[in-house]
Amino acid sequence: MNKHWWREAVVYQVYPRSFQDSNKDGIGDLDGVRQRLDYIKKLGVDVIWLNPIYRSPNDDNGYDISNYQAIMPDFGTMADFDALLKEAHAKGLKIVMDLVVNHTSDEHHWFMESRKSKDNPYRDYYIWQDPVDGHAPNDWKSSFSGSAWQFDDTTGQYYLHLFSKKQPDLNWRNPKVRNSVFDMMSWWLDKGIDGFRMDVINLISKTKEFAPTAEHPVPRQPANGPHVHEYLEEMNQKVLSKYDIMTVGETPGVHPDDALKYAGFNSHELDMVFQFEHMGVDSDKELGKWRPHQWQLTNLKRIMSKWQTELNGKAWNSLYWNNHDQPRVVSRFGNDSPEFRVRSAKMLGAVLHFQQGTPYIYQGEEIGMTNVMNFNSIEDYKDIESRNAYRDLVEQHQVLTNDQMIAALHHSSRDNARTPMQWDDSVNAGFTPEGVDPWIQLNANYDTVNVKAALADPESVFYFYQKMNTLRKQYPIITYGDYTLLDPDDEQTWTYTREFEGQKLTLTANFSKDTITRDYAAAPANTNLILSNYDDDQGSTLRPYEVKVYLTK
Ligand code: TEU
Ligand code: CA
Repeated sequence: MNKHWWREAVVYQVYPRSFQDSNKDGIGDLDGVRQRLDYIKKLGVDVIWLNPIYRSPNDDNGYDISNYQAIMPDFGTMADFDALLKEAHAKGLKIVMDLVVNHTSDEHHWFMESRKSKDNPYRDYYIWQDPVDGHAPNDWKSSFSGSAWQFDDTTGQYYLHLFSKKQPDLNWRNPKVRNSVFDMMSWWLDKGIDGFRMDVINLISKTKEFAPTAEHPVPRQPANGPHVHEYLEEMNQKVLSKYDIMTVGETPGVHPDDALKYAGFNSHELDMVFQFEHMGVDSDKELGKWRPHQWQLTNLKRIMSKWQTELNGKAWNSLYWNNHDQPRVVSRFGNDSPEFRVRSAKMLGAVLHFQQGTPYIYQGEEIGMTNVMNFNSIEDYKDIESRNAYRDLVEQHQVLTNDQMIAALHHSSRDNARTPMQWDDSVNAGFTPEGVDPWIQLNANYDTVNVKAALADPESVFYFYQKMNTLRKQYPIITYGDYTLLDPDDEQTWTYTREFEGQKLTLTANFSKDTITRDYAAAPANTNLILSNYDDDQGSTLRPYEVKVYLTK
């Protein structure tokens, strides 16, 4: 078995809550995922990343875990999980789980104990601090608005929560915490899972001094703390190194030099990381995603090309546009109008998948699902991040009007990625039966944007992604080739090459709805056109959202 099989793999991310309901309660579940394994296999992917399925009160849709070794009843039972794992493996699909150990739920028994008294054996499983002058210990902010500190009357101290109040941060300085986490990880790995995606894993080491911070506030968080590499080296030595698995760390706020430490070929920590720099190109310095800006293609190209060249030969990139936290890329960086949705979804897929790294396809991306525009009240949104931001920015501080915030939610809410998977044009899109209320409303365009229509259309985004997955297996240059950006200053096109063992691949893409001419868009000498989102090749003329991939013969 190739030690680094995950470098040649494509990952499909399933958000179980919104994927397929199998028991008519309007909530996706594990049996629903199992029923759809043939569809996932047909796409040509190798790995499924499941968002958290552990017992949870769902304050943050499963990212608040109350029991790491039990399945959330909404999703089924441990027997359902075992059946899913067995059937996935039988179909040649690996399963990677979501490891959420920066924090637990406040309903986890560790925290229930910890909050009882200052001398409870579990007190130091979490981060408790005395008030400073009657206030929170410092000005750290939660990602979900407000202070990152919650006062607890029982013992008169504050506890840290970088996310919701119901997600208290674990104290990784405590070896008992580390060993409890490592034991739980081994338990899952011994069941045969194939790896972990590690939630905000670069936040687990906090600076000891909780002195107020003067730096950029929102959300001021202690990323890449003083001991984070020690903790991950220990995790690798005690757990990860014992299994043939893949690991990807979710690491907000990292730059390539950080990534080389977390996921360098010679580091003994993780296999790759999710960086966020390209996800910030349309964010506001003060309000972040809640005041979205027009983005520049030159900026997006610069950032992603930097990651290609600075990790090349030293670490492995993850490649993503979408996940359960990000808006749909065809609406964000493409054009989701009926005229250009399919064309631009294919173009964006190719621009990402022909870079060096492991691609991650988020459920629905492969059929060009779009942001949801039929949510027009905050009541339509379920995501705690969106709802807290609305309360903070509209109701409490009048920073934004209702209409401004609804427009920002249309652009940026995580619920854009969390509306139910669109399987067909029946009521509820085949996600849950007619007459059952889904836990969140569907995107109104499911009558035209759905799997059934995609599978019936040879020109669909689905078959374009399927083709890219096939080409990846056929041409090692796609996996291993060196990346070079050719047009850094062009605001309409993105053109790059990959080179490997004497071969050269050239991709050129038009990010605009204009028909334009570029000399470098014509077929390079002695090449074949191996992929395009148009039926023919018009040389140096690039049509709206056209993408072409050439490979030397
Ligand atoms: O997300 C961490 C994180 O950085 C998010 O706050 C993200 O930056 C933001 O939502 C997008 O701009 C992880 C999980 O992916 C997310 O679903 C959880 O809510 C969060 O951690 C807490 O566990
Ligand atoms: Ca269900």
